[in-house]
Amino acid sequence: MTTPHTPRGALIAIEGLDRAGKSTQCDLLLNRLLSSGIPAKLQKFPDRTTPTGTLINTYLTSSTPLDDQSIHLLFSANRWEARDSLLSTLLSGTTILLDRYIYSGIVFSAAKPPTPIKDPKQPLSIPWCKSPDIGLPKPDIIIFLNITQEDAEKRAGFGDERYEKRELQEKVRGLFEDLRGEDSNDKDDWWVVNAGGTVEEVAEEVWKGVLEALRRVKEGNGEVGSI
Ligand code: Z5A
Ligand code: MG
Repeated sequence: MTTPHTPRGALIAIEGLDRAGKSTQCDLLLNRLLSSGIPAKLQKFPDRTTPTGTLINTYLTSSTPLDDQSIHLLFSANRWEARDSLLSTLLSGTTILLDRYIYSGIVFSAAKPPTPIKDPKQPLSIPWCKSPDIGLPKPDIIIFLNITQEDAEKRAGFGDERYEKRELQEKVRGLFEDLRGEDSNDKDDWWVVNAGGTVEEVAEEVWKGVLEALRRVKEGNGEVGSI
């Protein structure tokens, strides 16, 4: 007797600058997938509900100092603790929407100015920032919500947390661009959407990226890639 084959779910990362509408689009997408009969789940990073997430939340919502490398590794640990559940969910045929993932992890840490007493006195490099995430599940597509700083600042809630400062956000924008252009082999992974339109307009563009991810999975070998 043969075991019925369950096609795996797609792993879809939604990335972008602050207030670009990632969480708004993730909620809409989840509903659209489910109402289309596609099993789907949402996973937000940082996941502030776990023990590492509680520490991250305290860091983000206060001015408590914490070593840049330590907090970077904590964000990565927050993803590693979700790895087994991500993989088993995908292999059971459920699509996962990631509201931020390793790419936010890399650019926000690399965007920080070097601290004067640090040795070496350099910002954290992209390869260093990427290394703790090596081995995590690789998304089938990264849907990047692109928005101007001016539009982002007009949206509710901007400026409430530690990283929501114009100078840092501009650095993050540049580093996201570097990351997208960094490796020509990975260029197809990024699906850039203009996030400055209405919620409905953005949702239509995001949906095209989702259909592309589902197509890739259908044509793939059933395995989940690794970072
Ligand atoms: N961080 C890190 O350093 N390292 C890591 O490894 C990871 C993250 C994973 C918190 O993340 C911080 O953690 C973040 C990066 C860092 N720091 N910063 N800056 P978070 O994901 O928890 O952040 P958040 O509080 O959810 O904010 P956000 O993600 O930046 O916002 P968003 O999800 O992109 O936007 P939204 O909540 O969907 O929408 C914002 C507002 O705009 C809201 O009022 C909406 O109703 C409105 N909105 C949404 N879309 C539209 C359109 N199209 N038009 C008009 N208004 C809209
Ligand atoms: Mg959000």
